Amino acid sequence: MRTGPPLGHRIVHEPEAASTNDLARDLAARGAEEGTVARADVQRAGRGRQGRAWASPAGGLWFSVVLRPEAPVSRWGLLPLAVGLGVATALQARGARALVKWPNDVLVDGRKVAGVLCEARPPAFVVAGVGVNANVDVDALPDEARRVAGSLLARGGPHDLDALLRDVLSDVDAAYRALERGDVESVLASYRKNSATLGARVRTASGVDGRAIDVLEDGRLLVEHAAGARVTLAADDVHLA
Ligand code: BT5
Repeated sequence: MRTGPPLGHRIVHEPEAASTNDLARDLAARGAEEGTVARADVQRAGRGRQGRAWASPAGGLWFSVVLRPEAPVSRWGLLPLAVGLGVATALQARGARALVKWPNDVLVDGRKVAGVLCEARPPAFVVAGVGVNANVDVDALPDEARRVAGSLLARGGPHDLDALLRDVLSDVDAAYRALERGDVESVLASYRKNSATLGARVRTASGVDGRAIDVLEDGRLLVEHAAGARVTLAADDVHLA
């Protein structure tokens, strides 16, 4: 069983970066240990999935952590879900009604307060990037983000970003270690319990229109069409409407 250092045992903190995922990737490529964190107060070119932009002004918590999973690469598809679950758990402990929207958005009262971007270089490492709109003024975000975004400021603040980072890392660590132990079921059970997607209608640009009924062991979403046909969706190829 993994007994490595806790996530965040080393934190490289910059005032500004293009993307902390790039910083962490470079650290990992040079041999940084698992748990190394790259953090920036502002990102000039924060990324979402599939080339989308992630607005990263001052006031947010923007960081990336280096993971070196021992679990087989075939199981790495669950990592983004585990990270999103860890983030949601940390926000819940602060009194926010946080839920995960498959695959890895974190919603509070239906608004996207956090996002996760995992980038893998198998079999060596994964960089898990986390953005949390902690002390971010949603009205100051670009239009595209403002339409969906929420902020922890809606519940008061300002929030202590160092403390938030510590708590998020600790909850992500717990979910990650469970996966590494092979305890996929407990992570999935917790993910299902905290899901904003299961039971909801799911539509994709590729023509899927049904109800989300489960999240599977490889992280895929199982969707049932009204006529009963079932399809599975992979996080990489869909953006839920
Ligand atoms: C994500 O992508 O949600 C992953 C976001 C990961 C950000 C972290 S910050 C640290 C690390 N370094 C990086 O460069 N990235 C990671 P996706 O599911 O593709 O969502 C992107 C969409 O979210 C955009 O198209 C906008 O609609 C919306 N968006 C952009 N900025 C946002 C923000 N600050 N808050 C909420 N929504 C935002």
